[in-house]
Amino acid sequence: MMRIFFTLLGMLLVLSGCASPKERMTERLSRTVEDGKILYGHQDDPAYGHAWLVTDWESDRLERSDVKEVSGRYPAVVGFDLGGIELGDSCNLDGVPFGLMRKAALAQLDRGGLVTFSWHPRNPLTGGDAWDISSDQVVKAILPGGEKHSEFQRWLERAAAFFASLGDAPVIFRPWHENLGSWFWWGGKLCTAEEYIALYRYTWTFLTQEKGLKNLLWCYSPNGPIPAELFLSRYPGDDCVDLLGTDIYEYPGAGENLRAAGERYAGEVQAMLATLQTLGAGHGKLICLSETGFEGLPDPQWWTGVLYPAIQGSGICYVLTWRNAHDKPGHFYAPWKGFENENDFKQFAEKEDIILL
Ligand code: BMA
Repeated sequence: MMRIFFTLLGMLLVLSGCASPKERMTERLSRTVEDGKILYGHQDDPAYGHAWLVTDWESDRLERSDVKEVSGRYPAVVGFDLGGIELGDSCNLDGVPFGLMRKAALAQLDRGGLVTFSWHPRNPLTGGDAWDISSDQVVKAILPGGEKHSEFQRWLERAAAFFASLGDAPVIFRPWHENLGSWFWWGGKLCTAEEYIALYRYTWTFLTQEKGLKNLLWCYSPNGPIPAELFLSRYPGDDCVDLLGTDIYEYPGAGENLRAAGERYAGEVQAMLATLQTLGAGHGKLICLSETGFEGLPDPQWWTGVLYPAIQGSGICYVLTWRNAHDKPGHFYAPWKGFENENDFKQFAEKEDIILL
């Protein structure tokens, strides 16, 4: 009911010509879902791929893409990560220049695609990386009144300046993700629910109210699979969330064969997306599978035999598979030209309900 109300409201605004770029993007994503389609996305797709890397982004046309080289089309969604922007670095934690991200993000939107940003910032208390979980005092230290609060404000200033440099281009921002596991310093055992919610809400308030950024679609995306109660236990609130997402990967357990691992993963994805669908309908939010994949794609029919049946008819607006590292040969989540199982991805990309550009 709520979903229908928001969809109609969105359509009215779009038709009346009063819609903002963010509202137009939301409306487009709602229409994608109503049409039963799912946008396919790939992390860092224009920046590098399996064994190649853009070296001079200013002169490069940024037209290369592992996904395009295999399927003939660009992914409908491109993901980037802001990790490193907080320190004023010129490249992110994986060596992607922020200038390239800006240029590629605008090109992706021009092509009619979507862009989403995650953020693996460094640990503001210890100086370690996002995975430094040596202290459970980090979130507390950066909230108002904490010893690192003013430094954290500078970090947010830098992230805000990047988003402002996109003009009014609408993009998804997915901060403080996978927060119910305990592998990032903002994770489940590293802060209280109140502290986490305060962190998300402070970030939202700073960027949207203080910095006036109107172009961000906010995505709350814990790791899955988890039950609805746990998902909601750190939910920051309907006013600062536009999409409900989840990150779920396939990892075979010790001694688990590919078939069993695939079935287990597909079951987890289906259950989690069903939970998101119920929550999304109740809260009037879009839903997505914000990160997924099977590192190295060892299952020759992963796309058509595992991922596709797991997401088909789920009501998500997009699914994004993680990056194809240029410098770690086994660390890839999408196929590349010459990869032995590339045909399986081609068939996935040709499904009527899977959208590439
Ligand atoms: C992880 C890996 C890392 C990378 C990080 C942030 O899943 O891909 O190599 O640094 O994401 O992009």
